[in-house]
Amino acid sequence: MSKNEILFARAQKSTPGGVNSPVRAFRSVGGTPRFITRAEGPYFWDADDKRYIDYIGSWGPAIVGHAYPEVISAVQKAAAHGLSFGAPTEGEILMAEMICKIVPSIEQVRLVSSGTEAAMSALRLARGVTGRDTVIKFEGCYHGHADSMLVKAGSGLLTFGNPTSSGVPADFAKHTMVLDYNDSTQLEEVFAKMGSTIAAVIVEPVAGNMNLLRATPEFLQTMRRLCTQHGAVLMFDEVMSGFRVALGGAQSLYGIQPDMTVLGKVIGGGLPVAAFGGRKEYMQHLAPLGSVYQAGTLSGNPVAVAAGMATLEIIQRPGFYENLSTQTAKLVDGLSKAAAEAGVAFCGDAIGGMFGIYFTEKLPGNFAEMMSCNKDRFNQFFHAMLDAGVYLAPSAFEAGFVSAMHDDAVIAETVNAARGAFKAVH
Ligand code: HOZ
Repeated sequence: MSKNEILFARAQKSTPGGVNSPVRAFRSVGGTPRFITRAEGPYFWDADDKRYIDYIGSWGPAIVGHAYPEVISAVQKAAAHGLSFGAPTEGEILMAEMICKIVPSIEQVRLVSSGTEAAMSALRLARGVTGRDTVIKFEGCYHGHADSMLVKAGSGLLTFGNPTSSGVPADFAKHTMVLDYNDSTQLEEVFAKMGSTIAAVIVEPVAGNMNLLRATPEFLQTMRRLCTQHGAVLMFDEVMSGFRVALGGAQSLYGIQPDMTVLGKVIGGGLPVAAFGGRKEYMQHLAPLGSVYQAGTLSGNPVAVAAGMATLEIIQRPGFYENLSTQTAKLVDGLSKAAAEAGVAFCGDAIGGMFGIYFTEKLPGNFAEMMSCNKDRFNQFFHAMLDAGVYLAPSAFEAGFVSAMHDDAVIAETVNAARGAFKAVH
C-alpha cells in the first residue's frame, strides 16, 4: 500500500469520507486522494514524496505560487506578535482600504473568514436593506453552503427552489429562485412578474463551480438594468474570479458595477480571509451601525490579513496579470493542440489565471451544455495526468488555476504529459 492509501484508510476512521471538504475525496474521479506534505512555487508533494505540478492552487488562493517567500515572512512576522486578539488592528484598516482601492464598486467592506460566510452575510444584508425575502441565483453557480444557497431549480419557470442537501428546510429553499445562467429572457420574465419582491440577484460573473463558464456581457447588463429598475441588490460573487481573472475581478473586465461583491480565496493568500462589501448606504445597515447582525471571532485575523496583504501587494506589481494571462493561455493552447493531435474532442478557455477544459467540440455556453461534456473522458485524462505528475482538479466540473510560478518550463512539462494522457482517453 502507498502512504497515500494508508493515510486515506486512517483518515476515514476519524473523519467522514476521510476529508474536510468533499471534492478532495476523489469521489467523482475515483482512486485515492493524495495527502500533501509540502508545496513550493507551482508544485506540491504527496505523502509518497511524489511531485505534482499543481493546477488547483488551493482552489484559487495560491496565485503567487506556494510558499512565496514574502508571504511566508509576512505570516511569520505577524504570528510572532500574537495569533488573534478579538479586538481591531491597523492591518484590517489597511486591507479594507486596499480592497476599496482595487475594486471601486466597494465603498465599504467587512472581513470574514470564508466565502460561505461572506455570501451568507451579504445576502442577509441585502434582505435587511430591501425588506424583501426572495433571492435569485443561477443553476450551476455556487455561493457557499449556507442553507438558502443549497438549492436547485424547481420544476418549471417561476417556481421556487428545492433543497440540494438534506437538512435544508423547504421553508428556507422557497425564498431562493433558481434560473438558467446566460438566459436573459427568463430573467426579464421573472422580474416582470415579481420584481418588487426580489431582494437580490447573486451571480458568479465568471462561473468557476460548473467548470469555467463566462457570462455573456448581455446577461450581466440585463441583470444590472433589472436590479436598478426594481430596487434589487445586484451581487457579484467573485470569490473565485476576484483578483484572479483580472486585478479588479470580473466586474472590471465586463465594466459592470454590482451593488455588492463577495470575495475570498486570493485575498487571504492561503489563509482564511473572505469579505463582502459594496455601496456604503447598504453597508451602513450592518451591526454595530444598523440592524443586520453579523460577527466573527476570527474575522480580520491578524495573521491571515498579513498573508492576504502580502499577496495583494505582489499581484499589483507591473506585469503580474499580463504574465499570468499569457501563461494560462499557453497552457490551454498547448492542451488543445495535444488533444487535436490525439484526435480527442476537446476545447479549453482561459481568463486571467483561471481556465476550463472541456471534453466536447465547442465551448459550453450554459449549464446544460457544460453538463453534457464527457465526464468519463475527463476522468481518464485526470488519472493519466496524475500518474504523470500533474494535479488537475479532481472533477470535470471544477475550474483550474495557474500561478505566477507556472513558467514556460512548467507549462511545457504539463503539455508533454498531456500528449501521453490524451492517448489514454477513449
Ligand atoms: N469549494 C471548492 C470547490 N469548488 C473546494 C474547496 C476545497 O476542497 O478546498
